[in-house]
Amino acid sequence: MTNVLGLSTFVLASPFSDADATSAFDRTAAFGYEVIEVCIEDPALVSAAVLTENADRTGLSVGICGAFGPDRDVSHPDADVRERGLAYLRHCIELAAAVGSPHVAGPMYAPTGQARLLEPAERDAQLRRAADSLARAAEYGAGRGVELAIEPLNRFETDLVNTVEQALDLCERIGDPRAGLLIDTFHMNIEEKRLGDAVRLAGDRVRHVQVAENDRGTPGSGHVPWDEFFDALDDIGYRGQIVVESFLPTVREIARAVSLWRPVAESMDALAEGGISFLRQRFPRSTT
Ligand code: LER
Repeated sequence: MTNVLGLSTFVLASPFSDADATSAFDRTAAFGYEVIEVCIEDPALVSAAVLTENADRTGLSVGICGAFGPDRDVSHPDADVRERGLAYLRHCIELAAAVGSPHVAGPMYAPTGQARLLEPAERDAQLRRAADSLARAAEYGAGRGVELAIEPLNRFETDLVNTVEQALDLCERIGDPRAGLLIDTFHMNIEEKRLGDAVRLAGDRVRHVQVAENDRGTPGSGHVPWDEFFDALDDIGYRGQIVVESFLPTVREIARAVSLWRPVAESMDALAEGGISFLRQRFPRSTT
């Protein structure tokens, strides 16, 4: 297996629904991507049958990514709230299994945008609750061939897991090898001292990769140290999806956390096109 390039539906349609599928899959394939990462903002709007039909039609593979708004909190002190968060995660896992996504990806440990001043003991208790819930989710995924790709977010989007080191600690607490990491250049560029060192620290725990420029614009247009990042991916032998992620201004579920208040590319199409032409220089299309 070689690395395959993908595009997030957050770039194409939000909230993504079955009604967007034909156009989103067509556009993603026409840009030259091999994977479409479908972000589940509203589960009621997305069905496995429509995703599979469009995947078959266009030859794209499908990845599943969660959107963890305030009502999807597997680390909440209230057990009923945690159960609701887990129900959403289980739904994403079932969808991933049905469409052949190897993982469910995203910052699934807490609601995105939750950044508070907490006592260390409170934070530790929250981490324990997150780990307990995610251990159950990993177990649920195991029977379905779906792993968890857990994403550290920058400090303005979460107070719980900002770095690879913290994400590895969460994985230790989960205690299940099927829980791994999603690493994202946008967040790493804010939180990690050196992207290459962080990638090598994550090592074989990396399950998924998202890429965006430092301003969440077109990869290659800003100051992310791309060679350092890609060289480190080579060093760890990563072979999987590399997905371009940015956000339409219409994203609602996690709008405050994303905080994209101005265009960061000429258009979303320009971002998608520029992203793949940049990535293809490093990852030529596999001929096998
Ligand atoms: C989700 O993949 C992400 O990167 C977050 O920044 C969304 O708020």
